[in-house]
Amino acid sequence: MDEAGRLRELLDHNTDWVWEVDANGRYTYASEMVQCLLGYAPEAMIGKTPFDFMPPAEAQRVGDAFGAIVAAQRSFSGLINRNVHIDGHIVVLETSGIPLFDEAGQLRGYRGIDRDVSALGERVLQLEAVHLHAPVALCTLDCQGQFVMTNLAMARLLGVSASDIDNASLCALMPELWERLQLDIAHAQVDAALPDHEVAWRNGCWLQATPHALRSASGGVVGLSIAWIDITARKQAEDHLTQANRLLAAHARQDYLTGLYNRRYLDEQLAIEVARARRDAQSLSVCMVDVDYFKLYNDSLGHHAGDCCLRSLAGVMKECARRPSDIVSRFGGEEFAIVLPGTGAQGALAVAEAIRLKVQRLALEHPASAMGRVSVSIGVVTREAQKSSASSASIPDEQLACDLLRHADKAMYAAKHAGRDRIVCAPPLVDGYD
Ligand code: GH3
Ligand code: MG
Ligand code: MG
Repeated sequence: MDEAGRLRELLDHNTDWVWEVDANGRYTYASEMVQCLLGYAPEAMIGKTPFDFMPPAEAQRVGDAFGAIVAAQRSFSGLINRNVHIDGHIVVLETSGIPLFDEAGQLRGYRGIDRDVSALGERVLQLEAVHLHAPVALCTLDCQGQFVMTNLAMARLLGVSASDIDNASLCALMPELWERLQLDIAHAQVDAALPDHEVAWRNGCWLQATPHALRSASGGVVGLSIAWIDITARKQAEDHLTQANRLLAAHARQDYLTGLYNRRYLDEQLAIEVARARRDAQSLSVCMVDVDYFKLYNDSLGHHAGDCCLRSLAGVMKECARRPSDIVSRFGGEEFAIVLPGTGAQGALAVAEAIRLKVQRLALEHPASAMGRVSVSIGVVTREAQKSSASSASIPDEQLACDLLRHADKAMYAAKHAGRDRIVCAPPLVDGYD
């Protein structure tokens, strides 16, 4: 037997059906195995196309897939398709092929093989259909970031047509995510768990990508499958919640009328500052500011004017106690407490005097005051800088905080009795003072 004969025998007695088609997809050669697979003689195949042997819907489906392959003039493998045997029953074939070119480089057809995979093929086709039409975007990638398989939802997500997606790659479309997925591949190689990724996508959209390692039969990682879920609504809800919580937290520590800190925040912070001052051996001062004859102010000019006056005074106090650590608060009604961390008696007196003078210069008309303008009385107290001693340990921080407020208040009332529009400093508190 000559060489050609031996080759022909090899082709005809192979379990795969070997074929060739021209550029129009018409069979120009069919090996004898087609007789076993589809029941037709090889000669009967010549001039026909593969689609002549498929049910119409299948011809349409495979035609679409094959059209993209031919357009790219690329080889293909494992294309599963349903065919009708001459006796009417369905045969599922797995088709693979390579393009053939003439001397001028023009595509002149394809050569390939078909294999009967009816037992497994039907199930593969069904799974492929489920995969293709799943409402969740799905894709599989190789280890270089190229798409191996995608579904229609994935094409919609990427904004490319179903036929173009085969030429797209995730590493080009989502470079930042690809960096993270490369780490996932490395993790999968050492059997570590793969985390979900949250990805900011187009038009403010957020996606959750859930990767899963794909392994070869020998167990090596060959790529990833990724399911994509749109989590924009959840992300927006989380953002709103964060903003609402932030606003709530701000409101919880703010006085509505003046925008200063409220009493609650002052109490919390004073306790913290007392502990810090003791620990760091630093001075800590408190000023208590009260508006003089404010009831009369309201009575003569009305509550609205009273509110405006309180806001102006709040502004003055913020201007005078402007260190980041200073805490200016509305203590209640027309009383304000100012905590000055790291500030000794002299510094606190300077702040108090600056407030008193600024209020004076503001010259807010007060018809019911002998001074004719709004004034404030201020009590100042200081816990002098010193290291905590054994005796001081007996006074808890909360007690010291209360005492600071109490002594500042007492000094403020002393300023009232002394004629108002003035400052009285309480004797400095030293640990173990009583
Ligand atoms: P003194 O010089 O002794 O401090 O006299 P006073 O009138 O300022 O003191 P008093 O405690 O008798 O009155 C405080 C007034 O402050 C009573 C209240 O109407 C007024 N006040 C408290 N909170 C507000 C507020 O939010 N808005 C307005 N407009 N007035 C307030
Ligand atoms: Mg008052
Ligand atoms: Mg008062």
